[in-house]
Amino acid sequence: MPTDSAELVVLDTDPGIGPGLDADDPLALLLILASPELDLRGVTTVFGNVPVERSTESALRVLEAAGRQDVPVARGMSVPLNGRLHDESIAEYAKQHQRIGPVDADRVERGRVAEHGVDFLIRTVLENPDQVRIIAVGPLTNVATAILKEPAFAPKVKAITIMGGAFGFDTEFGRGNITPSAEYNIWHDPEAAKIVFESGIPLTACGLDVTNPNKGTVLTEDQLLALVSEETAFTAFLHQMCKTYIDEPRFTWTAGQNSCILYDPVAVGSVIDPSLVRTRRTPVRVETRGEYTSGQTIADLRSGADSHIDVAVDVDGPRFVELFVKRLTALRDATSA
Ligand SMILES: [Ca+2]
Repeated sequence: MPTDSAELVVLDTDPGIGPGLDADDPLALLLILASPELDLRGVTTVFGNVPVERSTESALRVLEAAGRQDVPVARGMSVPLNGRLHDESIAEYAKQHQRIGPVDADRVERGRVAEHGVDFLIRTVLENPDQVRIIAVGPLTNVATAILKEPAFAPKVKAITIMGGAFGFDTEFGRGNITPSAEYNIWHDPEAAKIVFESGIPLTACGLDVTNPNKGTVLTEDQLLALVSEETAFTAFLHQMCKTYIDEPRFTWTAGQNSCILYDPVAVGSVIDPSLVRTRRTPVRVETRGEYTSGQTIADLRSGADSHIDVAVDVDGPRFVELFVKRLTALRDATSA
């Protein structure tokens, strides 16, 4: 349970569960639930890895597995600000439908709160001015829409921590993944990212420079097997979710060792223990019009003193993974108690 001094957080996320899907959003949610420094006030869902219906369903399933149905889940935006999903997303969602089957719409309607994710964000921030940190680990469409819809919102957000962007500090992974120059979350909705980066909200960006196998921010299959060695409903859920991630060839980056790359959990880790990441204060521009570079995040290293953006340039990967495993072990033990 959160301590009295815990920071209020809302997780804005695009989780998917199932074959061919990356389980890092669910793992980020579990890490928050396992961390007494964080008081999770709600989850807002967004399209991204999966359509927003499926991301809402996945968030509900994770909370159910952890016995935390008390956490409100508010469904957010289904398309980027410009109203058009990328052709690649439309094709990917169709394949998911074939592979995983339809979303359990009844579960979504039963489980989610009626309030829209954008309105949930606005209300939670305005009711707790200067106290709420948004941890955003999907496309930034919900946060940008809240900024556009309610002018009082941005000045009252305490801070935002994102998994997003690629800033060139890691020479192998720090440029882009979905394109040669764009990271996946930013690429989904560059206009939204531009609004969030330019909003003046204190922002920490944990991008591909610190969430990649070179940095060791991975959960190995051996670590997973140790976590789930005793079978309970929770460990069965966790094992199956991570195994489908490990088994998916397109997520296999780590030479010689099967593992889950902990993209989104690194952003959560940087909130729990800021000393895990080294940051550099710098203005960031988001490319929204480039023919080949849409979604690129450009850190202007010539200046920085007056910026409100901290870009994570390095991470203590092994220490982060140690924290992650310790926290999930404690959560596992609490759910089986
Ligand atoms: Ca995500």
